[in-house]
Amino acid sequence: MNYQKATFLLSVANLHQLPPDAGVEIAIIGRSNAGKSSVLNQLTKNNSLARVSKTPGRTQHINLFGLDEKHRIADLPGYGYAKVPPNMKKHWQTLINTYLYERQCLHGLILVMDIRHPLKDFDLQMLEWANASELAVHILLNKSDKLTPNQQRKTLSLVSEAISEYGTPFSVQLFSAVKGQGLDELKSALAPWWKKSAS
Ligand SMILES: Nc1nc2c(ncn2[C@@H]2O[C@H](COP(=O)(O)OP(=O)(O)OP(=O)(O)O)[C@@H](O)[C@H]2O)c(=O)[nH]1
Ligand SMILES: [Mg+2]
Repeated sequence: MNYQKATFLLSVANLHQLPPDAGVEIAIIGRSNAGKSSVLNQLTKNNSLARVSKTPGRTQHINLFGLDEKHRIADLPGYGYAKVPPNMKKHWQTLINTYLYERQCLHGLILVMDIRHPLKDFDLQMLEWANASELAVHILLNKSDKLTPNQQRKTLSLVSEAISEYGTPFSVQLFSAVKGQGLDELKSALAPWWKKSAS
């Protein structure tokens, strides 16, 4: 997959604005400020593609990026930013939940965690749900550059152990969207998802 060909398609606040449910979509999900947009920028080597915000919770829509006619990446709104008004939080929740439940072309989730705060409630809920739905999840322990190699290894084995409890085969790796650490490993993890038959 040539990620550098990614182009911004559209930003949707309501699901009926999404393009037809065909081809293959992979979604990037995670808590607010975990680095979802930065991961997308690193993957596509395009720093202006997804808006990277220093103010958490700024990506309020589902932003869709096209790799080619049939393959898309969805940058989902961050979850768990406390300062968001409750009615807006509710809207996001409904948006994400409905997208996850109804989007047939969704073939996998990239779950981004800040390596310093792994497996928070939201992350566990996502894993539970994905497990029940038999949806593939690849976890990025992002911002690895903030920890020593030894601390990185410890968190990696902790999370590896936690996900081995699930029936659905989830995977996890170290990543740094800023440094580009783990980029090849990420691409290898995603490759089989793109090949799943586009229904
Ligand atoms: N040190 C370090 N900082 C990172 C890394 N990835 C992201 N950041 C920083 O973390 C902050 C949040 O990054 P975003 O990519 O906007 O995070 P997001 O998950 O898209 O946030 P929302 O869209 O608000 O949910 C920014 O200041 C980034 O520069 C990383 O690998 N290392
Ligand atoms: Mg974002």
